[in-house]
Amino acid sequence: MCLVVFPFKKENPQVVLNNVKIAAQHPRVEEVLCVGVEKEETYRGLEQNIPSLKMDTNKEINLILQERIGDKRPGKGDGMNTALKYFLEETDSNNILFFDSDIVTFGPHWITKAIEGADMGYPVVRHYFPRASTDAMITWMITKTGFALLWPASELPWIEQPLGGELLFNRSVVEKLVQEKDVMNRSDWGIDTMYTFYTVKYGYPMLETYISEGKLHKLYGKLSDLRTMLVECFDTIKSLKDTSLALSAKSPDTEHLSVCNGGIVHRAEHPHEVPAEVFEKIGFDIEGSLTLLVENWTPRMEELLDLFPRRVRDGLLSNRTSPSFSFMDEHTWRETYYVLLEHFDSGDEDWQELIFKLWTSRVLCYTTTIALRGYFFAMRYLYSMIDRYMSHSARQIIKKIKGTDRK
Ligand code: GDX
Ligand code: MG
Repeated sequence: MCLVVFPFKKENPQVVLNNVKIAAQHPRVEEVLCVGVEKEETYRGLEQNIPSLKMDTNKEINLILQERIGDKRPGKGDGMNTALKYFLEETDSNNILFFDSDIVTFGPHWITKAIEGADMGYPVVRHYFPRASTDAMITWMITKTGFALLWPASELPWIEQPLGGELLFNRSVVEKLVQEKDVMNRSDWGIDTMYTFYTVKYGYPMLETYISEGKLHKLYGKLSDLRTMLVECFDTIKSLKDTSLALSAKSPDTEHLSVCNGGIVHRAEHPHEVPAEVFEKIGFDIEGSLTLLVENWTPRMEELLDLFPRRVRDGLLSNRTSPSFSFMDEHTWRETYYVLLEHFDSGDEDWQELIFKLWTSRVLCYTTTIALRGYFFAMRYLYSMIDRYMSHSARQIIKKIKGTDRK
């Protein structure tokens, strides 16, 4: 049997309640748990309606507040980690399933598909969805790029939606995760990256199941809506950069693989269908995002840009007068990313604004040169961009190892 968890912050209570009801009605679900942040309107809306839902469905439905577990900003990570502890301490269910609470396309087959994966023996099941070519810009430009540059021969860059909040773990996965300091400390948006990284590091087989109708949820406006998520997701990758995925003994011939190979079974369902609106949807407000490049400059940000290659520094600096982003192509972004891995400081406001501007210029460059050529062109480009990052970085790693060997 399963525990289904909905972490929530400020959402439309009706949307959350509808999702809770769908989950509670599922025959394989034993209990539904809603984890909130504080006793605000959404919480109260759920509190009022849960008793009648419990009567109607005859299932255990609980509402709790998240604990302060981690040492980063108290956010979704604390919510999800609170649920992991609850699952181990308060239930004897076999599987825990997470779903974002703001999804308006949620249905019982989302649960069924995850459980079918677990029944087949996969301890980790993740959902993935068709997404517009200008959506998922943190996933592509931060997370998948970072995975490809840092662990190029591992399974990590191949994971379709490494930041998705729709996941199933079995009990043994949860037992491992709660013992991992990196995971339990990650109280903010970095939690999805941590779960993804550590489930690969532990070597758990993973199934990615495809939900063709897509995840319709609360929409973004300007790219600034994603600023905190961007900073926290990048900071998480940076915090992991020296963590090896090596599982097996090294030999001179395979050392380059053991440096970066997670070596797990990972299967992804074929993405058989893409709904028409995904082709047409624009993921963010382009015009509104242009002004973000021009505002909020400080003298120190200009100094920090000296750490970057000239192309990056000069390109970004020209935004002090008018928006400029076409310099931030794939290769420039790769060089930028390496400098950020070395120097970025997530607690420093100038660094936060700088990474935001650098990423915004990358997103706008991609949007105006690639995404405008259509959905299929853009998707082919994004996948092959990650391939190119992987092979470039693997070559660098091999060169480094061979160079070290010779010394
Ligand atoms: N308990 C708790 N505490 N829940 C939270 C908090 C928090 O501090 N912050 C957000 N949530 C809930 C929220 O109510 C929703 O149910 C879910 O977490 C996701 O948040 P939302 O604001 O809808 O995030 P968004 O932008 O839709 O991002 C989701 O997709 C990202 C991605 O794949 O791009 C979310 O699952 C992210 O974790 C993921 O990185
Ligand atoms: Mg959402």
